[in-house]
Amino acid sequence: RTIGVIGMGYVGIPAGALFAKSFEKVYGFQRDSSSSGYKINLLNAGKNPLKGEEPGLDELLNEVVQKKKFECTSDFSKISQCDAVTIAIQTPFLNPTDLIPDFSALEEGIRQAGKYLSEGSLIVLESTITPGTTANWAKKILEEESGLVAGRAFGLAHAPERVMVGRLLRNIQEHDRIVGGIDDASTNRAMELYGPVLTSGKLIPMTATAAEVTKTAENTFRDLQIAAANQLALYCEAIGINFYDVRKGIDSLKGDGITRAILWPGAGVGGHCLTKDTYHLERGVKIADEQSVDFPDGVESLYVTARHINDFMPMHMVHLLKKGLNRSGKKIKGARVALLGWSFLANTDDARNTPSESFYLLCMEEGADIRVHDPWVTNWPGIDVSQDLESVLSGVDAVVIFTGHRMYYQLDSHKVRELSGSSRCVIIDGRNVIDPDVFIQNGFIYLGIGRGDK
Ligand code: SAJ
Repeated sequence: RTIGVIGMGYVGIPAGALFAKSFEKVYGFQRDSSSSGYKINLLNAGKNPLKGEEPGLDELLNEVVQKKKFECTSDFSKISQCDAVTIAIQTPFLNPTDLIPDFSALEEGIRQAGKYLSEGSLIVLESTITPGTTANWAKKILEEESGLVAGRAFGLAHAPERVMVGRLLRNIQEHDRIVGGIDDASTNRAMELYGPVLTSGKLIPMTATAAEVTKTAENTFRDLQIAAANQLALYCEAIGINFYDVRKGIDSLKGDGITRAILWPGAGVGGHCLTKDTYHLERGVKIADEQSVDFPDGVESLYVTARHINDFMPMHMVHLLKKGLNRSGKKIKGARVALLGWSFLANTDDARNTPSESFYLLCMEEGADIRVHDPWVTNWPGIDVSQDLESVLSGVDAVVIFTGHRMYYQLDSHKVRELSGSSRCVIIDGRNVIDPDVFIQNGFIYLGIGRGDK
């Protein structure tokens, strides 16, 4: 059987490589555009074009390319040779508040699939999409382009990806896999496609729309849990107590089936999963029939409120910075600030939708002289991200910790004070990485998320 994978990104590449292990031939389809055409040659040389370490991926790609079981191409007409085609193309929101996602790249991929799809084949969308997309918008496009009827002449399903950078191959094989068809036959076909690539993961069949809601809701719930921790941290600061004591207390409520899932507050929520999936879910309801959700007047969506709370955290960090500078007799205008941490996820170089950027821009607007350090992120458009911590810390009035990178837990208060050269240096801890008492004893003005007790 021949499988096609459209979109050679961090979802499509490992998926294609694993399909090549279980099926005769896999074509990896990639637009030959200036920005991503380079991937075609690298992949056909058996090389992984993705940044960062992906255990096992180079070896697997090499093996399947050597055996001529995997071939990357920009010739989409080869889709006609495929029994099944999966599509893994990103679906970002350009402007979340108006709930308008950018489906243009995904639409192009779907049109190509429709144009060349052969009778009896199966199309599977892996991208994270608004509930209702597979069974309506995508179905319509595929039928328009192919002149065939979905469900009868070809199968159509949604099998959302749940991979995390750094564990791509492992996640695909070990995570349970939701497979949702527009009809039972499509669901069964999708189970036949994904079954062979799973090791410990189980197949979880459902309808396509239920699969879309599952994927967006599982991330909405994580965002909601983080917002709940963030709001409680703000309350603890206002009341003047230590959030982490409260968290320990809440966590101790166990046994007899009692559960409390309290996550961690922080300087904000980044990444491209949690920052967008809530809006896909909200849009799905809006498209389906928003009127039928009978909230009482004035009651907003809890999920969108959670998003707004998480997006407020970088602003709260600016408030803490101003408060700290005031205590040292300084204003934010002209203050020399060291921002530690640009990536959105600790110990990675992934900075997509990083909350550090909102903080940076707000500080710039207020006239701060801000310099950025990150041990992993080496470049960012328009921002000079330094890997030299000592130079970033030299002569500063304030240090602001935004990402919980391992090295920041080792910050030495004497060293930082010496480098800053200020007897009343401000330090703002956005990820609870330093011990407040050590820095306070060394003359620092300390403020931290959830640390109303300091
Ligand atoms: N964050 C907090 N407090 C927490 C946890 C996270 O502030 O308690 C922040 C992080 O600093 C980061 C953001 O939220 O800025 C997102 O962190 P994340 O750990 O959720 O990492 P993501 O965005 O890579 O989420 C991925 C998702 N995986 C997939 O979509 C396949 C998500 O579904 C997973 O739950 C998450 O990884 C995970 O659990 O690691």
